[in-house]
Amino acid sequence: MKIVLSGIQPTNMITIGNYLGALRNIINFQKDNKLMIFIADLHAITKDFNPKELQQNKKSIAALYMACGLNPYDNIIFYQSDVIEHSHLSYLLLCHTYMGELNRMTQFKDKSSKMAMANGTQNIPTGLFVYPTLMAADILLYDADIVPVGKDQTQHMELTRDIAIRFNKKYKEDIFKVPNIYVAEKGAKIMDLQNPDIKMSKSNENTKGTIFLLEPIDNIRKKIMSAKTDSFDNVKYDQTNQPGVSNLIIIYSCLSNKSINDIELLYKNKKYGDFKKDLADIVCNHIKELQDKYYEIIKNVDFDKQLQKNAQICQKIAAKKIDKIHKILGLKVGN
Ligand code: AQP
Repeated sequence: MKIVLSGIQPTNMITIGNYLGALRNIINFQKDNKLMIFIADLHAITKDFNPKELQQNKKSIAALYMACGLNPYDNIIFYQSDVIEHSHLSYLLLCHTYMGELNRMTQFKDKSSKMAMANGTQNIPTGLFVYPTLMAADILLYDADIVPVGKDQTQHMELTRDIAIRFNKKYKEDIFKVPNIYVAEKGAKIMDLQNPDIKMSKSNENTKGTIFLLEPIDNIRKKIMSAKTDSFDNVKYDQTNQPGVSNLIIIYSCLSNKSINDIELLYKNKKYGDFKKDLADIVCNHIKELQDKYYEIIKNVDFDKQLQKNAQICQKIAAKKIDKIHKILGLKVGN
C-alpha cells in the first residue's frame, strides 16, 4: 500500500478552497492507500496566532476530516507537534537547503508582504521563511509516496523533492523516498469570491470572498449571490476575461460532477442570477451535510485518545528515521 500524506494548518476555519483543493482529494485516496494526515500546528505558529483558538481549531479540523469521511482507525491522523522529530528533521534539512531557494518561494513573498501590510511592520518571523523545510520534514520523515496539494503548494513540493534528491546524492544512500506530487485536475486553486485575482485563503482580510466550511449556511448563500462577476452576463469559462464567473463554474463543477462544458450549455441563455442561485443550492446542500456530520462527531465522538495513539505510532517511525540519519551524518557515536 502506498503512503499518501497531507496536512492542513489549523490557522482558522477550513475554506471551500482547502476542501476542494486538498482535503476531499485525500479522502478519495483512502480506498487503496494508507493515509497519514497531520494537523499542521507547528506551521500555524509561523504567523500571528491566538493559543486558545489554535487549540480549538486543531480539534475542529480533526473532526472535519472525519466528517469528510476519513476513517481514523484504518488511517493515521495526528497532531504534528506531538511528534517532535518533525522539527528536528526540519533543522537537519535546513542545513542542506540554500538561502536562495527559500528566497524564491512565492508563498513566503506573498505571506510576508500580507503580514507587513496588516501589521505595518517589517518584523517577519523566521519560521515563515523556513516553513518549506518543515514541510519537507513532514513528508520525508515518513517516506510518503504521494502528497496531494493545491497549486499554491507545488513550489514547496518541488523543493522537498530537490532536498531529498540532494541528500541522497550527497550521502550516497537512499535515505529519503522522493515523493510524487498530486494536484487535482479541477479545484486546485479556488479564487476569492470578491477578488478573483487572488487565491481564496483562510486568512484573507475580506472574509466576504471566503467560504468557510463551518459558517452559517445563510452566510454562504449570501456570499455566493454577491460574488464578483462581470458585465457580460454570459456563463462562460474564460479565466482571462471572466475570472469571477470561471471560478464559480469550477466550484459548481467540482460539487456537481458536471463538466465545464455541460454547465456552459445548461446556462446558455440564462442570467448570472439563475446560475448563482443554483450554485448556492449545490454548495449549501453539500456543506450542510458536512456540517451535520461534523457537529455529530465533535459532540459525541471522543477521538483524543485515538489521535494520541496515532502520534505514538508516528513517533516510533520518525525516531527510527532520525536515528538512521544521525548515523549517516556522523552525529551518532556508538551503536
Ligand atoms: N484556494 C485554494 N484552492 C485550492 N487549494 C487550496 N489550498 C489552500 N488554499 C487553496 C490547499 O489546502 C491545503 C491546506 O492548506 P494549508 O492550510 O496547509 O495552507 P495554505 O496553502 O496557506 O492555505 P490557506 O487557506 O491559504 O491558509 P492561510 O490563509 O492560513 O495561509 C494545501 O494543500 C493547499 O495547497
